[in-house]
Amino acid sequence: MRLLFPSVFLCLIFMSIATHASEMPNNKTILTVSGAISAERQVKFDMTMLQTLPQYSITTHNPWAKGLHTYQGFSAIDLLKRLGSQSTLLQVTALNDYMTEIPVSDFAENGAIFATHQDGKPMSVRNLGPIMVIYPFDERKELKSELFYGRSIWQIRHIKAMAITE
Ligand SMILES: Nc1nc2c(c(=O)[nH]1)N[C@H]1C(S)=C(S)[C@@H](COP(=O)(O)O)O[C@H]1N2
Ligand SMILES: [Mo]
Repeated sequence: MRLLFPSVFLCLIFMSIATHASEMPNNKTILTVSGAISAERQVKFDMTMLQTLPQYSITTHNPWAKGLHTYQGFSAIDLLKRLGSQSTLLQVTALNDYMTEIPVSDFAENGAIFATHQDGKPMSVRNLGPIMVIYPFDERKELKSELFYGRSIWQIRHIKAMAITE
């Protein structure tokens, strides 16, 4: 978003060449996506597939890591676009079965990302990976609240795109 780094632009150019190279995971599946998507069943993603999505960066402090860190990852908006989904609400589940609902609008208006890398390195499960929701906490004071901390789910393994209900 506003915090895109030049290196991310280079990555984007490279990745646009490699896009769609892999529609099926060749390596370990780290994320499954189900629900209101165009595919009949859940879609599996490995890290390589997640990195074919446009990459965004946030540099911020947060309550779960000491010091200032740069987080890099993908947006729910691009993920849903890739999966042909018009969902506006995600149900996100962690390895420990913690679950939270995140409005897709948080990824535009509140600048959230699904971070897969911290300071350029893939996030291990021990380091709250493989995927963690990060908000630009330093940029906007109102994000430092229980509401957004509760949505800051780490060790993500599954995303369900909720169907739009009347
Ligand atoms: N994977 C996972 N993410 C999670 C949680 C959890 O239990 N598991 N708790 C959430 C809630 S409700 C809040 S307020 C913060 C709590 O972080 P803390 O336990 O470090 O205070 O993380 C959020 N992310
Ligand atoms: Mo919480």
